[in-house]
Amino acid sequence: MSESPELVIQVSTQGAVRILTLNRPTALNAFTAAMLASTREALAEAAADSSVRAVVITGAGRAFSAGQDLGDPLVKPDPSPGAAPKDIGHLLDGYYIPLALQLRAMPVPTIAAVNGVAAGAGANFALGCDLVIAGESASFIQAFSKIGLIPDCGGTWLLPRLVGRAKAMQLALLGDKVKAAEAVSIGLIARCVPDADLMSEAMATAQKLAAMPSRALAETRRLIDQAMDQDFEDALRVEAMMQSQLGFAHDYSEGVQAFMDKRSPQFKDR
Ligand code: LHQ
Repeated sequence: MSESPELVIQVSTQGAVRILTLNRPTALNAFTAAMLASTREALAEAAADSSVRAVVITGAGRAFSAGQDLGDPLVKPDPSPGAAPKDIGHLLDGYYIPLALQLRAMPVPTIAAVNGVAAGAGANFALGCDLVIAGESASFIQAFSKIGLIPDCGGTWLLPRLVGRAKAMQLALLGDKVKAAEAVSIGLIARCVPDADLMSEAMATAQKLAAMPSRALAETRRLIDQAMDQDFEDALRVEAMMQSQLGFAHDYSEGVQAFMDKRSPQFKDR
């Protein structure tokens, strides 16, 4: 039975928070090309809607995402003799790279609420979000080496930055499963919470971020990622340039005025 594209990603909104739910639970929310396209569309809609000030991404059922759907004809090798091997790089060029770049360029913070196993590209899609909060039964697996591939969807870039070279090598080479609590202790993710509290904790964090100055948060996210490849002085100069720009914006005046007035600020820039 073919799946309806709009149903493989469920989209809902609570206040200023857009919630995207990966929704192919019988295949552990593995990504097909249609689902990757729907995810991109849902992120683009969230980015274009100025009432959205934070995005939460989670999975339906017992998994966050098992990564690429290995049964998808686009990637499944044809075992018949003489069949031409498939160029799976096309799927990265056409879907995963644009998705990873889009996630990073979102004008508002993204939170992965990891409700279960996150494997392969599913793990790295979660790790590409700005904050990762996992339920205690969730786990992360760099499944790639088990099928003769390298970590994609940003994995080779993200892993050493998150956990350092030694752990990155362990996770990527051995494909070891890391449970949520260990993922916090090695710095792979930000928080682990009881399963029952996952969505309420993710939503509370999203709502907190939604009330903050989105543009300053967007520049903070960008500068932190960029700083990994800069020397100290370059980072200082880029900070100064960005601070100068933000100083002209509404949210800075509002933040300072609210502090002086001893009231809550009403941020609106994006
Ligand atoms: C699945 C999948 C799956 C389809 C579970 N596909 N059905 C980019 C570009 C091009 C090519 C290739 O890849 C990439 C990026 C990548 O993401 S590569 C990595 C792809 N992912 C994997 O290799 C992970 C494969 N899955 C697993 O290792 C396990 O299923 C995990 C550890 C995720 C969960 O294990 P269990 O909890 O024991 O569940 P299970 O294995 O029994 O799976 C449940 C069902 O989901 C089962 O179907 P069935 O009909 O038997 O109930 C699986 O076949 C299906 N499923 N992952 N990626």
